[in-house]
Amino acid sequence: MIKFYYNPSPNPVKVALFLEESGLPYDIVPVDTRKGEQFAPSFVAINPNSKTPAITDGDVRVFDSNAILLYLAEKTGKFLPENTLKARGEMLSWLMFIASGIGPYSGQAVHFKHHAPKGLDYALERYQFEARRHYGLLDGQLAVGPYMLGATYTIVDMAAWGWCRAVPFVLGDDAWASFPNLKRWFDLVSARPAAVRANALKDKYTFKADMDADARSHMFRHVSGA
Ligand SMILES: N[C@@H](CCC(=O)N[C@@H](CS)C(=O)NCC(=O)O)C(=O)O
Repeated sequence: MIKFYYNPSPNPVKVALFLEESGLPYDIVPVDTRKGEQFAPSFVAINPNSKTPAITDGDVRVFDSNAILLYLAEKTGKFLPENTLKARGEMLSWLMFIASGIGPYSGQAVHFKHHAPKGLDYALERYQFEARRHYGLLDGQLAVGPYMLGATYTIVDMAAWGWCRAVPFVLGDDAWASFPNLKRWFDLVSARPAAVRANALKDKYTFKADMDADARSHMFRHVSGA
């Protein structure tokens, strides 16, 4: 049975969507990052990067959300594009773009918008600009087809959906107005029964909500010196 190390945040929710779409049986292990559970030695043995998500599948461990999506897609043969080098090239390009661009820039945009000390305008503007630019590329891609790779719903859509849930939090409440194609696609994916179930997982567990001093000491270790 797959064990899914879960937290209700953008990267784990991508994996929740795949698991719900595929029907693979899985057990959830909640990891409360605001309590520092990502640093427990038993979890670090599965993800040396101390972040969610991760999975174990028998004696296999996989960490990093897009690696998990690719692993599960290859394991099941589901949610992959057609089996051509051209289609695989597109899939890998967008998966890496989301992993190395959308995720990190969104994460830093959130940090400087919501959590960093006030007055760091240069950093705030840089990450807002870059995050917005990255979502603009998704919007452009979705102008040419219903899904990220065209006609077929794939793991690239799942990878993008995890972060797109947070677009207003990353860029501001009016941000969707700038991305009409992305919003059309986001509503389409969010309406899928598996997406509704993936979103609802958070209600089955109690995660710490407060970003108090203890939570900040776990989440922002450059400040706490932990
Ligand atoms: N590259 C990783 C990033 C994972 C990541 O940043 N996870 C966040 C939740 S979305 C986390 O666990 N943060 C806890 C921490 O930074 O201590 C992936 O795509 O899985």
